Parts: sequence; structure tokens; C-alpha cells
Amino acid sequence: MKKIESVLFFLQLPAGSLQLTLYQYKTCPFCSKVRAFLDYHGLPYEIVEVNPIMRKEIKFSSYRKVPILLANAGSPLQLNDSSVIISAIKTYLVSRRNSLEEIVSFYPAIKTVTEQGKEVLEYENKYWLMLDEKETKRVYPVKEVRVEEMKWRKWADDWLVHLISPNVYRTPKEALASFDYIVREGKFGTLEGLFAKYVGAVAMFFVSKRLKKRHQLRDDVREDLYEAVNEWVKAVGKNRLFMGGNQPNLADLAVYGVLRVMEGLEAFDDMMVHTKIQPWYQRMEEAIEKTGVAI
Ligand SMILES: N[C@@H](CCC(=O)N[C@@H](CS)C(=O)NCC(=O)O)C(=O)O
Repeated sequence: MKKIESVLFFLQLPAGSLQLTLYQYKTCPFCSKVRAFLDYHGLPYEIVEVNPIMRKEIKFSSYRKVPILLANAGSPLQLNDSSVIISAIKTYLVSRRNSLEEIVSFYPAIKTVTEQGKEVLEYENKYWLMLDEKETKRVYPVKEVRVEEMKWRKWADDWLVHLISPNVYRTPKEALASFDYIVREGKFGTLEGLFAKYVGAVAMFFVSKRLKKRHQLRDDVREDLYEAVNEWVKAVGKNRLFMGGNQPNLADLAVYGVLRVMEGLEAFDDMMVHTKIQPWYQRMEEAIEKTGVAI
């Protein structure tokens, strides 16, 4: 049965029928989440690396953050916010009843004001896939699986992501190493890169202390990282390979996407040594390498 479904999926979505362009900073955790999702589903996409200083590449957009995904499934469409992008495209892959445009309209943007009085855009339903009863049964055999996936996707955005900066800019040496990596991987001019590396490292070292306070992290921010990561491993449990069972679900992809941006940095190596994440992390790497998975 599974095989027939996957053949149908590929028949319904011929190569090139969904053209995607991802505007990103390579080292941004939200962008990494989207790449993990697209790669796992074997969806080809072009990348436009955005210069974080001028952001000229996204001049066309009134939404000023990355990731932005331009999708063309017949008519061009702009999708903002990593979780909206993932939910909308996943809905589109599972259910071809609605156009992508219609699906995106189910994730409206609303302006809200944070506790600090800052105006921010939030997207309604962003962890919810717009499926009918039959499709829901296929993706989520029991209700609890859907609830769990949503809970941990939200956790990745609202908690895990906030542990990254305080950890990778923890000490001046780590801040410099992080910026060296950001400049190497990102799109910077030569002078801009040098400026970003040193000024950015100093700035982010101090900003990360502020973030640490704002999110009420412990003095040793590694402890919060280790605790969070072990909490995730515990939630996956010993009886399944991924939170999604034998295959990653959207929560697995989100957590992996966020953690992956620390690769090559001291915080990542420490996390591998001091937590139980490694076996799951390796399984995720392998799962994402095998692209073109059936929906
Ligand atoms: N909720 C958004 C957050 C995106 C976000 O904050 N992106 C950062 C980069 S990591 C950004 O573009 N910040 C504005 C800037 O760099 O100018 C999402 O999930 O996509």
C-alpha cells in the first residue's frame, strides 16, 4: 500500500512542477530548519544567500527577515517564516486538493506586541497542517502523534533556538570562532567580512549576555543546552528511531535544523560529548542524505 502511495505522489508532483528559491543566511537556525525539511523531502531548490548587512537580495520584500521562500506552483508566491513555509509546503505535498496559494492563505500574519512593547508579526496556525480527515489519518494515525509533533516544533522555535546564541558567543574566543564561521559561510565583501568578524564578535558577545538574561538562562549556558537536548532525547524515547517513528517527522527536522547550525563550533562538540543526542543526530544525518522520501 505504501509503495502505491509513493508512486502516486511522484506522479502527482512531476519534477519541476514546484519551483523553489530560498533566501537565507546559511548559519541562521530558521533557514537551516527549512533546508532540512526540503532536503529530507527531496525537493530541489535554489539558494540565494543574503548579505546580512545590506540585505539587497530581499529588497523586493516588505517582510525583512529570512528565510523567505519563493514558490512557483503555477503562479509565483512568497512564503515567510520557517514554520509557515514548512507547514504550507508539507500540506501541499500531502494534499493536492488546494492550490499552494489557497494553502498559504490559511496562515495569516497578525501583528502582536511583545512584553517589551515591540511590534512583531506572528502567523496563525503555523504548526498545523491543513489536511482533511483521510489525509490526517495517513500522516497522523493517532491524534497524540500530531499533538506531540506540534508541541516539539513550537519548543524548537520558542526555546531551543534561544539557546544557540548564548552558547556560541559564550566567551570572546567562541564569539570570534562563530563569526569566523558566519563570515566564511555567509555572503560578505572582503572588508565587510573583516569588519563583521571583529565588530560582530564583540557585539554578539554582549548581545548574547542580554539574551541570556532575557531568556533566564543559567550562568553556565551549556547546562541549559545540555538539559534541553537531553529532554528532547527523552521525548523521542528508546522505542523509536525518531519522534516520527521509523522516519523523522516535522519536529525531528526542526530540532535537527536548529542544532545543525552549531556544527564545527565548540558548543556543538561539547553537546555531542555531554548529552545523549549523538545516535539520534547521526540517524537524522543519514535520513536526510536519502532524499526523495515518499509522503
Ligand atoms: N519566526 C521567523 C524568525 C526568522 C528570523 O528571526 N530570522 C533572522 C535571521 S536568523 C532575521 O532575518 N533577522 C533579521 C535580520 O537579520 O535583519 C522564522 O521562523 O522564520
